[in-house]
Amino acid sequence: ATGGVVAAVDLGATSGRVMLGYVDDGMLRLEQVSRFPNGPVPGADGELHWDFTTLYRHIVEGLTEALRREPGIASIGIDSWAVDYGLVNGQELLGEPFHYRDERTARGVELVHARVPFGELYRRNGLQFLPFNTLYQYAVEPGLRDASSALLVPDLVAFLLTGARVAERTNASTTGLVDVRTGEWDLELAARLGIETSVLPPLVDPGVVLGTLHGEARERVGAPLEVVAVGSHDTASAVVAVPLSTPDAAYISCGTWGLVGVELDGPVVSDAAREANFTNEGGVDGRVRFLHNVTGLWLLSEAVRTWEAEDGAAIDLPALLDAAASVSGDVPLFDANDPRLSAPGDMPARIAAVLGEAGAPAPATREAFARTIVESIAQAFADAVATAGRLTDRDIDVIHIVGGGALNRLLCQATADRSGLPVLAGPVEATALGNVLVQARAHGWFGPDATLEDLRRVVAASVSPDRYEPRP
Ligand code: LRH
Repeated sequence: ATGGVVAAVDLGATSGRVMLGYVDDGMLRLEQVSRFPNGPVPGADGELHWDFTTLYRHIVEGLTEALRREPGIASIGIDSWAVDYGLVNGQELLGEPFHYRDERTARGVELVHARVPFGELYRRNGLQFLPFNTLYQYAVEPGLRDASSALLVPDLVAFLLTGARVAERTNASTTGLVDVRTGEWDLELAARLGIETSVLPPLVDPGVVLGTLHGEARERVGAPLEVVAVGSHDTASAVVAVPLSTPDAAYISCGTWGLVGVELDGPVVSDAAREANFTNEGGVDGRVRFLHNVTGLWLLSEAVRTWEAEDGAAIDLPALLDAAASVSGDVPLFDANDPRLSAPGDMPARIAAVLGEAGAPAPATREAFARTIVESIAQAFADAVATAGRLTDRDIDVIHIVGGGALNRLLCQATADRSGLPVLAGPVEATALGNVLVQARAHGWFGPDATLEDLRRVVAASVSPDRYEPRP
């Protein structure tokens, strides 16, 4: 066959979706089946969790509806945000997973670095410092002792659906416990950190069949559908679907986060890369996602959430961004990656405090505030693109922005202006497309030996990005 249909479960930090992906003669099309909200849920002591039970119910409902619409679904693929996990014992999930923005991780960082200094960690796992990398979470996770397995979020969904206990490799690379050179668990590191290595499931690569729906999931959905591993880290799936237009192109996968970097064949763990806080995450087909995390649209969505709470009414985001685009003159900038902006809460007040420290007045209106936020994100994007070029000795000539941020025209233009490079925006649904593409390839719909470049040609044939030229 040269085509068919698959289902993609794509879980983001603010919403999750179930999509159908149609492949027909080298072309690709998505249809949304369901969309449901997601976000941090404060517990009794203020700790932050995910409401995984509700998410899972939405997933099963979405898959049920997907199969009702398309009885010919060939498989299901699952991706989500990285680093977070659930603990299981036997068939039982031991509590709701922690949210990576929970503040307990600060203690985990101290504990881990006291045993293994960051410089050594970087040489071993190649990861930029992010306070919530899974190994820091495990260091303060008492439940690990009672668990038979620790499963990252997409692997946890696959486990509940099929009973398979695995760790998909692209997402496992974000735990900090995978050896950046071999792609295997670094068991020695885990042991030194006191992490019971028996909780780490066998690693599998994207494209592998994980199992078929079992038990209650099979009854509810109504068929023994196959689950196929995809790049289960959402960013890995997104990068699969970047229609890289030149060998020196950079990408920004922009949603809650802006993941800014390039694709490499092997890791770079130089002192310069470590000092610039660039990460070597595992990509599909053994590629390396050499990138830097920039706090992305989180800054804007948290600000909007604060204003909506003040007003007791919803805010029209496109209208706010249009107004922000008309703000004239220079607006003050702040460091988008300031750690004080990473927890949920009153974002405008915190940004005003950060600006105030630098002697800059807070913007007087909401549209000026939105403009300050977008310009600050764009500046951080431009800086990270320049750094990626410097660290890899590449002359970056174009920036692809994919994900929800590709819809933000103000952000795309500001990124072009501040980097001096053309921006190609789209596809918006890169993550779901990457999920679908890896499943479709596993079914042989692009021929026997389709490469990532072949998959990107399918994307390029199926979507046309918007182009933003840099303005002086
Ligand atoms: C984006 C993302 C990113 C991680 C963060 C936790 O959704 O997966 O790549 O760093 O969430």
